[in-house]
Amino acid sequence: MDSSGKAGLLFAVTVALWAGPGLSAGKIFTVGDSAGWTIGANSPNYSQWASSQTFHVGDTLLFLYNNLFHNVLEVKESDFNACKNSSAIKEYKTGRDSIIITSTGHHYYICGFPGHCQFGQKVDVLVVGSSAAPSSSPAGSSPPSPNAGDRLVGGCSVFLGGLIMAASCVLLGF
Ligand SMILES: [Cu+2]
Repeated sequence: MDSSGKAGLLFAVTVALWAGPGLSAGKIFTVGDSAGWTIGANSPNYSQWASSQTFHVGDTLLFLYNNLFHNVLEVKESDFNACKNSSAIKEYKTGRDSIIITSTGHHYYICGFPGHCQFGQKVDVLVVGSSAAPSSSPAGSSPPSPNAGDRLVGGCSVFLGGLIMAASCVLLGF
């Protein structure tokens, strides 16, 4: 039995299985790039920063900041425009907040510390879908299910693995 040939095939199949999901993984966006989430002389223009990026469902927003001086509030559009920090949808305050984008459309974030939003610490992240699904549809944000081909290949590699193990056992027995 040519077990080295099968081992080569198993290797190729395994690599293909690993490479597959990697290609569809989301990007990580550090809000404000190297400046992070802040205010002051060197703080970025977050509207400009956001409009220079393309965000998709499955991507991650990474807010990096000193949590003694800042936080991250997800707010609705009217609160974003008014810099209102009292009715946030969600509050983040670790200083290193990873927010995975799960839906298309606008996502509004402000700093809740007094005056910071007014100084420009606010960002409107417009998320586009990877498909033509309408943004209001919850089905549009679900990741695609693995297709039958992937499952077939997976089953095949398990089968081959068993064969190779069996072959090795026989060889070791001699
Ligand atoms: Cu702040």
